[in-house]
Amino acid sequence: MTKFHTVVRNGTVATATEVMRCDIGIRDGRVVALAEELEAGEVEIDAAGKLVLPGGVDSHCHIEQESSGGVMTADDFYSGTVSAAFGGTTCIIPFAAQMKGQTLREVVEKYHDRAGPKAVIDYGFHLIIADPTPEVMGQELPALIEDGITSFKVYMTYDALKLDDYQMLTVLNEARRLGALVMVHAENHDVIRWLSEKLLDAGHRAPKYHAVAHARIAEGEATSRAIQLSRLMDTPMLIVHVSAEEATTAIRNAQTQGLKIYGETCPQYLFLTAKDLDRDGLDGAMFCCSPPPRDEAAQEAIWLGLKNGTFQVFSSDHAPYRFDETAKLKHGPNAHFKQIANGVPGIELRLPLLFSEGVGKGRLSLQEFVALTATNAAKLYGLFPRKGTIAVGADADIVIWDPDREVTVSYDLLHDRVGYTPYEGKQLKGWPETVLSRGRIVVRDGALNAERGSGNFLRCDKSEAAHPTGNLEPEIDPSRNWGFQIQ
Ligand code: DUC
Ligand code: ZN
Ligand code: ZN
Repeated sequence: MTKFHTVVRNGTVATATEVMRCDIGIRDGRVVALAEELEAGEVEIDAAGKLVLPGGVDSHCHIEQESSGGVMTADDFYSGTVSAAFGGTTCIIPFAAQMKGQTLREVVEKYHDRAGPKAVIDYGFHLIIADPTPEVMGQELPALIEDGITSFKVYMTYDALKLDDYQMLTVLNEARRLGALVMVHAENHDVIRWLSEKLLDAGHRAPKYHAVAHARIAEGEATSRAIQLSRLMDTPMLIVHVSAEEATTAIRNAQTQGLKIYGETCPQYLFLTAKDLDRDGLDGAMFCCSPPPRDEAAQEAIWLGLKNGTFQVFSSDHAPYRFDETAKLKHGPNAHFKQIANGVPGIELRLPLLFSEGVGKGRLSLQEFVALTATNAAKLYGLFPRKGTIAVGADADIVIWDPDREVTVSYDLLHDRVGYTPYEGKQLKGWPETVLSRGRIVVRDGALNAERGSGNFLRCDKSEAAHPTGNLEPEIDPSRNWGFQIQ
């Protein structure tokens, strides 16, 4: 018997910290050796002239999830994970989304039932908490954290999901106690509501007004407020899908003050602008997501935030709603912007877009690319070093990347079920060629080789990132009887 099941040979291996020429020996789904020259494996993969990278970790995507408006995503756990794999992503962390009135237990069971038989790559879950009752926070959440769901998202906007500041404090207090990582959708609900009403009253119904209603000030204000609440409670927090400089600056300033505030951004904020929403008829609906894409200056601010470390994570926020009557056009041809399901697809193009425009154009180093697309997410969500790196002992989740392949994006190339891509026609250089998930070759030569249900559920550890700093606001004197535990 040979020592290795698979050897990836002659490639340039990159991690978040190193770029090195070495071979990778794989056995039982894990990396067992890294060396200049390894003996032959049963399966040999020649990666000469190629980059060998950790498979991407997409820590923000919506798969087989109903929106708060009752629209089901086009991708289920089969098509969503197949599409991810073709794009070089080998691990996803989508949401198990609670609606008001539901128990977390029933929600999580439902998502396990959806994912288990279909996923072709490994997956964890975050929760979405829309109804933080004492029962949910005090009993259900601790049990789920023990079961490996250690992060959750809360919303400051959307009628059906939003928490007020009082509820945010309750949730942050519990999260600190339990060591869960809180992800926040930060937009000021009343600003959006007020602007939307005025726009609609004036007859402004087109998709482009979505970007006006979701003003960047609404994002900046809510981000700053969320940070202050985090500071008050000494609960680390990740601000998701940041779109513009207002929120970016608030996060950066908080980090400079030593607060444990993390930031995430997504392809739509680098490669789309509000002008994309301004198309004939309802065509702009294809680009409606929240927060919305902004302008070229905002794109530059987001690039800078990726470069200078304000953002740790680059995820897709894949929210696959078809441009037809099942989803974006559910309310018919005369729908106004408030009636359009929010979200854009991006799970398959996340890595190619950032590689081409980031590494290819000299904005990011290869190591930064790996950190942003894989390693940091694995670290933040308690999956490192099993996922997000190439190291002895890590799962052999590996992408062999052709840095020279030129591709013109066309929806026909993709494997999701959304029916369109917002990036149609974009010229990219660099493409994932061969993808391994736990040592199995799941994508090669443009073909899938993975059984439905072959992806495993991942229990996430409690995140290091979620440890409090110990710096509670001085006014919160632990010796007072607050009726809650201050750690
Ligand atoms: N905004 C969200 O908050 N979630 C899904 C997609 C979107 O646009
Ligand atoms: Zn969101
Ligand atoms: Zn989202």
